[in-house]
Amino acid sequence: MAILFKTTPAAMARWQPHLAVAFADQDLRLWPEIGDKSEIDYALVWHPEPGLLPGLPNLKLIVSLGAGVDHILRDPRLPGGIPILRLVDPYMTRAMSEYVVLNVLRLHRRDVAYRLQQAAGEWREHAQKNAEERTVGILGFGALGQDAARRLATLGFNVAGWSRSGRAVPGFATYGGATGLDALLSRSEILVSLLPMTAETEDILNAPLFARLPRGAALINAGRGRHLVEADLLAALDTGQLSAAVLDVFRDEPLPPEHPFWRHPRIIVTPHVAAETHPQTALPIIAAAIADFESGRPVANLVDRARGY
Ligand code: NDP
Ligand code: OXD
Repeated sequence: MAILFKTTPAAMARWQPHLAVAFADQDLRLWPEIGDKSEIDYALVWHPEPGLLPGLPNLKLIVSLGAGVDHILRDPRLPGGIPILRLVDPYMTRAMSEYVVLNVLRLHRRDVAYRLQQAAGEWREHAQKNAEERTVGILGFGALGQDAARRLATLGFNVAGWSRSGRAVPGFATYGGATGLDALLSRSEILVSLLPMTAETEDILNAPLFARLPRGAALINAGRGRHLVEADLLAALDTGQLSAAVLDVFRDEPLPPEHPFWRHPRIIVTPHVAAETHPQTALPIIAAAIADFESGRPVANLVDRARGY
């Protein structure tokens, strides 16, 4: 059994010591030194270049080194029959919840406005609600969205979730479909997007969606950059329909130095770090999934190729 491992050159140093432990007895091939392609059974990948996976004739399972799988499915030649495992790691889930809680509190407490006032030496109070009076809407109510919701609820926020199925989640108002989206948006003063990138979700954060939020609402996007129509966000901030945005993901990463988001006074930029994969915790999960797969046991968190996530 041979295992291919491919991540970005920058991330490789973080993974290498842990790979040696997790796959000590295995034939591990670190890209680009992959040897005989026909020997590779498993591919653990982050942003594989198009053609790499289709070129492995005996591949049995593809493992995403992140929660999203858009970086794998973007390859038009990817063979349809090979299962794809997406990463669900409680460590990563907690990291995302930290990011969401940090930024919901920041927006709830008008921190963006107060930072601007401090820079201008301006002493001015804004009306402040309690968390109980604030609804946070979460687009994408899966592994990450639900954990963030539970943590926000412990702080008192009203949290509502929108998913494809609209499935019930105890303790939360949940919505699905187009009418459900309207209902969620109309009450969401802070909107958090934790959607996967699919054909259905591309460009979903656009002017018509912003117009359905309460005036002055704020946006947090930690899903994918291609969810957001960037010009529509800038226009909504200009008119005051949106008061602020916190963005972790972008159409072009790294965000180009000349991009207007960098210097916009009401946009907070982070460099795709909301929930980084943590090799120490991710590798045991991946190794256990491979062992289950090898011995024919059911494997959780396989991607539904028709849905795209
Ligand atoms: P899950 O698959 O657990 O959850 C996805 C959720 O999105 C589900 O609730 C699903 O609905 C919903 N959904 C999918 N398509 C649609 C649609 N068309 N309309 C409405 N809802 C939809 O994924 P995770 O929570 O683990 O991860 C979500 C995403 O977060 C990842 O795909 C990735 O893009 C992003 N991410 C970003 C990170 C960062 O550092 N910025 C780190 C990790 C992930 P249903 O429940 O009905 O299936
Ligand atoms: C992921 C990510 O999908 O880090 O895991 O974006």
